[in-house]
Amino acid sequence: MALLPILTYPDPRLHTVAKPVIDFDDALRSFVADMIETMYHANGIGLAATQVNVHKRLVVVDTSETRDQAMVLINPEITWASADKQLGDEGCLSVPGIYDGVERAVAIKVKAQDDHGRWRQIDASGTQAVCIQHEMDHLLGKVFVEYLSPLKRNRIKTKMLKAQREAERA
Ligand code: K1U
Ligand code: ZN
Repeated sequence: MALLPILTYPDPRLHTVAKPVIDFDDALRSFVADMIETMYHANGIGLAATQVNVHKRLVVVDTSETRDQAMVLINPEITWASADKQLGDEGCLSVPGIYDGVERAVAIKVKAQDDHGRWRQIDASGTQAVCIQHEMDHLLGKVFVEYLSPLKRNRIKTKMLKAQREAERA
């Protein structure tokens, strides 16, 4: 297994639209194992393939307390979303140190394939529902800061670029 480097905002590659997964082979399963290891190592509750510069419709999520319930969602589609929405703070491994409020559906139903290509349905609510919606946005090339005002987004962009320049100099 391997740790994968995570792209940081405002890297333009984060805005790439991911393509469906076609081949459910050993290479895909090895990539899924690397995604899960990378998510745990970064203390994330989710990770989208887009964030590691792989533009396939694949995300991993684990919102369990025990951190041993990783789910892989391949070619995910939201089939139902509650009309009930809630504003909650979100973070992102691609935007380290930034947390801000985003409005999301409180509950969703998602159909997705596992790493053998089997379709299943997931009923998610609370943090898990929020996390899946956040990860599926990544697959569309959307980062959560795009829900914020242009003023906030530009401040975040400037802060990230400054931090990246300082890290390069160190
Ligand atoms: O997509 C990602 O970068 C993963 C992201 C998922 C996420 C967190 C919070 C709300 C929505 C989606 C993270 O895991 S950020 C990591 C983090 O700081 C965090 C971890 C647990 C709960 C809340 C935040
Ligand atoms: Zn994210």
